[in-house]
Amino acid sequence: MNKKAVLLIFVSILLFSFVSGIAFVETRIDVADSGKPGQGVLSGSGESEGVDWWPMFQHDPSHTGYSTSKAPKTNDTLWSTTVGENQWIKDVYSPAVVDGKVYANSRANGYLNCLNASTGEQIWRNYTGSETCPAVAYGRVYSGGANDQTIHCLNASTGEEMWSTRVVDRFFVYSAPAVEDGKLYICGSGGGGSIFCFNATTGEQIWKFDWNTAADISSPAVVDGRVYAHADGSTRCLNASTGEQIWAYFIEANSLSSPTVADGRVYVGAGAKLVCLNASTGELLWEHEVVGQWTDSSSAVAYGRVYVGFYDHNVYCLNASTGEQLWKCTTGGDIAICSPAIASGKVYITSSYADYKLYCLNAFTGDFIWAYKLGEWTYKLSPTVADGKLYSGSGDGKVYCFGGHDVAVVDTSPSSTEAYAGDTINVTVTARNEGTFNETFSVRTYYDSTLVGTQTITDLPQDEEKTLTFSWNTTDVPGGYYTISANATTVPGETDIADNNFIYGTITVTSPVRIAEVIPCNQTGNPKGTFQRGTIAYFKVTINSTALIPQSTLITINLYDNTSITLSVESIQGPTWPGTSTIIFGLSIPATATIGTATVYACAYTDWPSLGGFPHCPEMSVTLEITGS
Ligand SMILES: [Ca+2]
Repeated sequence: MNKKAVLLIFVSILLFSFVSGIAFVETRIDVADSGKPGQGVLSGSGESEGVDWWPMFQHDPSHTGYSTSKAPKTNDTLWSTTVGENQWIKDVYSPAVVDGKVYANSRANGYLNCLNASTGEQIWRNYTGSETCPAVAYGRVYSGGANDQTIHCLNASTGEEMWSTRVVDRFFVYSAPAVEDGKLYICGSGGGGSIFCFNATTGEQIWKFDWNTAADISSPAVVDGRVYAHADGSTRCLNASTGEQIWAYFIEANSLSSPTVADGRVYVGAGAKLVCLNASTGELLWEHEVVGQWTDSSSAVAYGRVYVGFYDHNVYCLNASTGEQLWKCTTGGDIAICSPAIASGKVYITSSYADYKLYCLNAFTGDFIWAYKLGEWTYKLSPTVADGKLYSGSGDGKVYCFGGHDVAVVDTSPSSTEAYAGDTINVTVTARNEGTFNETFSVRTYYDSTLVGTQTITDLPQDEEKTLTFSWNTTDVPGGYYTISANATTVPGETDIADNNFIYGTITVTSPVRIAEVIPCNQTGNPKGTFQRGTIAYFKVTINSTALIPQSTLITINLYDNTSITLSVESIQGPTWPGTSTIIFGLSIPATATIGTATVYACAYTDWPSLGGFPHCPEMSVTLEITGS
């Protein structure tokens, strides 16, 4: 679909929205909350202390879109709940998540839904007619109405309406509310446009700023006593207490982007540009233009970077200070109308036309991690991260929760790749919890298929690692090459089991005693390669020992004819002294032996295997010729 066609659809949606009274502005409309990621103080309930909840549009009143929460590595779904059933329009908008509850508005039926964040079970729902992300604070949930021009305040636990205020002189309230310092900020559109400030407890209007614009005003950001809003080609900064304008910056392009404020800078999309302004003065600091494109995306800011989607299907990552482009990642659809969520080093962003997927990207490199199809229609969906899980509305009438059980062994390393039998090798194994829940599991380490040891990891938190050390005493291990590996037991509900195994590779175990050479010879040890049947073949076996003390040794020598029939066997047992030793064996060749090439094998053991002995070293073989006369 070309841009012109999409713009036609876009305009059609606008017209349809105004004519039918059905929603429109939700993207930027999703609410914002106050500033500092990780606070979680806006929940007001005191539950789940320390959890970085996502109480409003783009996480906080400054719209950072960043959470200190852990976040899913995979696209496993924990649950999905249908809240927008029985309608051809099934959009479910960006959820807020606070105190173990998910709050999401459905365009299908106008209900604000409260779901159990762990199970997806519906706790309550109440009509708000809203199409934006609600804001949750002080035990209340606030939702901007759409068609009825009404702001609703509901009890966050029960859904009971506590107050509502109708904005009679404005056509729509598509803006997502921002709550900060006991006040609710929201924008109304049509009939001149306004920014409103209400007492969040009583619903009493504190002030109103008349914008005098017919365009929709996106969600206001509230930071350090100032309100930042954007519409109709201008970004404005107001005094949060009085509503008086402090500065205005005029941009020659309209957009639905909501301002994001971080580190004294304001980021806002405008036409083909993302502009960065000085939050104190409104001065332009830098701008990033994607020629011929546009964005309504509200930026997310984290790790000194700003993330934004454009109509060209690209997610852009820019240096937040300079605007320098650090990377871009091409998705399969329009992401100009979605605001990214950032957590745990990942970018989550939703595409619209032609794709309708939730994407997970590496926040530092832009590398694609995974995608998930959200029905056949998504529009202006911004994902939410809270308490280790990822939430998204969808175009199929559902709220999705992503997360799952997944443990992995991410590294296995021996202290040495070579050892003499008797040495102790420490095998270091690092296991990681890549799922959403605390996990208890066992880790086993092996050489070949023989168990070295088992250890248990208890209650390992999400995204955390535990390093274990296994001591491998090689006293009874025959010399040779061994594959070192480790394995984490699968946990209930785990589907990705491939990463539970980690193979390090081979290490060499060397006995101090080894067979250096085997030579067919005559009785005095001179080399000889051909023997007649019915005579005696001699073999000179050279043994080396690097040990400092004598080593118990059993040498066996076995002669086979060319049909692999045993012709003769000899052995000798005793100490092998440090240095080099030579033994000459004499083996009778039966008169009935098959004529041709025969093979002799020499082996060195600590004792007879039947008595618990083990090989000092690999066997060694050599051939000789047996003749008939
Ligand atoms: Ca796994």
